[in-house]
Amino acid sequence: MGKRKNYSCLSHFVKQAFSEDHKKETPREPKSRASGSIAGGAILDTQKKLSDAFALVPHYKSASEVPTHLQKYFSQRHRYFSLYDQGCLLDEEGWYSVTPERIASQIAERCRCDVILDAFCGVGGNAIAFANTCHRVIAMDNSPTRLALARHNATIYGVADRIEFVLADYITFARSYLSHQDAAAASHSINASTDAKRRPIDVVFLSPPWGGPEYISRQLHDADDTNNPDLSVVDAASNSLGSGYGNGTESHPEFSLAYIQPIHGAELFQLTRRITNNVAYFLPRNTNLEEISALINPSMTTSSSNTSASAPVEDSAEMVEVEEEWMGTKLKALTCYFGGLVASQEHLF
Ligand code: MGP
Repeated sequence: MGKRKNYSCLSHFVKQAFSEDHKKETPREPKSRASGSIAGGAILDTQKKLSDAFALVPHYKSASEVPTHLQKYFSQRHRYFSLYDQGCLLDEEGWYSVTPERIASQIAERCRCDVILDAFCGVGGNAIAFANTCHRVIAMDNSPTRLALARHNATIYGVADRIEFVLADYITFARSYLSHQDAAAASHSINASTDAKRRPIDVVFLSPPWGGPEYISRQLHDADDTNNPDLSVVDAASNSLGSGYGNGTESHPEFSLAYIQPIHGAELFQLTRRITNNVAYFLPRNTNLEEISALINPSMTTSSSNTSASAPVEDSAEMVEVEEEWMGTKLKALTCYFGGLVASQEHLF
């Protein structure tokens, strides 16, 4: 499957599985922004959608309106959405987990393809960026509020009608999607058309909850309540970019994939890889790199001190590429690319 080829039928499956209202066709050209030259009727429609979402969360205009615990995020609002002042909206989780716009654009460039699924779209920062590089964007979230905010923000950026917003739990969706695929594969009535429907998603972008803003200081013993009782102790000094990273002075415990929600981050990855090889996984800057390597090679035990690692050569030459996402002098997060998203590994796409 090549990039920007094999236009898919994902929307049909999504419609069947979740009874979502998907009436729009994917436009081939970007639309004008809400504040721009949209025809009269479209402007009215846009304004109505915007005013609906304004009832969901406040649009803070000055720091004095913002709760103390959100102040540090508010001060970065234009990094999150350069069009914030035009009315972008974020709920609490959105404030602390939205991907800054320039980072989202960088990731979107790397993920350029026909059909991308943004599995935890939140308030839409990544989905908006994907709309500029991907033919079709499926933005999924299990929160009706966040999905409405994502649509609202995408409307401000003029790309809402290039995104399908799907209210669904990604884990449930993925399992249902895969069992649908398995059933189709088992059927004797497979033809070229149904075959095309079975592999419609080119790329899945995973930006799941990391367990709240406290992710950065979480200690290993805090993992007791996760779904990984066998989590082994890792050396916090050796295997993550996060230890000692950031502004140059900070030091944090390593982040384990066991802290990812709603399921263990390794399980989330394996589930997703059954949908597509091409996965971009947005993770904390202090993530343990051995755990990332182990995603494509569970038996990998060698420590890694740089930003890439490979599966053992005897099994496969697959690489995972770890991209550091910096803003100024601050390391914000890591994006781990798998499959055909890895530079020099396009043949796996
Ligand atoms: P941060 O470290 O909490 O913020 O998140 P910041 O402003 O760097 O705080 P500081 O105190 O270290 O200066 C850094 C980035 O990680 C955010 O901008 C988000 O893009 C992303 N991020 C943070 N959280 C808590 C999550 C999360 O739960 N899920 C996802 N997908 N991204 C998150």
